[in-house]
Amino acid sequence: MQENIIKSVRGFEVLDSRGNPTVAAEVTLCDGSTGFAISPSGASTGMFEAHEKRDGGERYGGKGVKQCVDAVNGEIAKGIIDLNTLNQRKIDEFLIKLDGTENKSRLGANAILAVSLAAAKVAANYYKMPLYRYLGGINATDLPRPMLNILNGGAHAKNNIDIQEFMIIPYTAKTFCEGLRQCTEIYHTLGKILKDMGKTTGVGDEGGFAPDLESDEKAIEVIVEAIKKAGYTTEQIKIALDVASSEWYKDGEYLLPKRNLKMSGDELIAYIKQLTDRYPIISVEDGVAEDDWQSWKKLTKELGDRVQLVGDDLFVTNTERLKKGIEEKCGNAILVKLNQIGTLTETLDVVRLAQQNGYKAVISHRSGESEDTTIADLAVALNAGQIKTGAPCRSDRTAKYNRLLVIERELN
Ligand code: 2PG
Ligand code: MG
Repeated sequence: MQENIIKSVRGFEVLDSRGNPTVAAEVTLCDGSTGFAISPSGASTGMFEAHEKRDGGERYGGKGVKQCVDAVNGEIAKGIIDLNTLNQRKIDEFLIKLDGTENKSRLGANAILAVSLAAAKVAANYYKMPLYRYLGGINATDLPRPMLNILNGGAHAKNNIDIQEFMIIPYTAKTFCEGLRQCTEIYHTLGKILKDMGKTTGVGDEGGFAPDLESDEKAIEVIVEAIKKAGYTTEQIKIALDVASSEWYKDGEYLLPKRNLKMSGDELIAYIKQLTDRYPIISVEDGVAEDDWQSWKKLTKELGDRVQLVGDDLFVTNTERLKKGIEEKCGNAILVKLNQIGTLTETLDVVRLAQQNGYKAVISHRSGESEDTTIADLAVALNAGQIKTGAPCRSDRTAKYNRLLVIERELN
């Protein structure tokens, strides 16, 4: 029996960082090598994402994933045992075909992704290679610049801030390690400032602070204050936002639920423009909604030459949607989340399409995460240049940063 042939596949129901069940998979080869991966889970999910399957019923408030685990142990295992683990595309194509639906709703993208990633990891282990090296070959050289989320709002926090993520970027740091240190110092300084203001320093789903503040602009202002107080300038440290405006969009209008503000697409674009004029913001994600192609076009025309405009809910890591965006000149960057599409191969394809068309790729976590660090390796493998993986707080987030620190050491 060839050593790199898949001998067994096992599924597990484990917990994510929100304490909700998620799918883990372990793939074992004939030589005894194993690969283990855990699917993440979103909260502000795009409506065009691959389907995350849940059991419903009483267990875990309906969020159990036993059916997914049964599928991994049953029909998925049956189908991929005996395949060569080095042929990732063949494995992923098999999984897509076995599911048989447009959006992976029969088996669940959460079941499929765990197996797809575990297969890649066991292949790397078979070669005794780090995952970034297996995926990226000798070309995998660049550490990504982090977009560190330090203040949470929107669907990720129970505060009164409508914008979902306020992030800082170590713009001039020479190394990953240095950038991470700078941003972590700013994070702690922000914590002190909030404490002095009498605000809570409790954190949201991605580890950023989640205080109530008088406005979303005030959130940016305290971040700028933290940057300066920590000893940095806004030349060194830039700001990124994930507006996550699909959450606000209904019947052609935007309703910011926490402030109870209504805006048209044009008003929202003007608001975003104002923010980018006033503050050192260099990247805006989902400034307008997943369905609002008209506004995406306008936003890109207005700001695309000076601000990175990242499509998350708009593109959902989907090649077809990205193609449409490229044709219609919507956005200039794509957020890459493996579980939005459900297999590693499709994710690699969408990043290639982006890079070939001058779109930047930002490799991203989900708000529901785990100790799985695949995205750190993926960012290096693809030389993506950017990663978004939360605050320097909560092990589900720091696991990725710590993995990148190790990779940086290895590459040097
Ligand atoms: C986002 C993500 C990750 P979620 O909107 O970009 O930060 O959130 O996983 O909840 O979709
Ligand atoms: Mg987003």
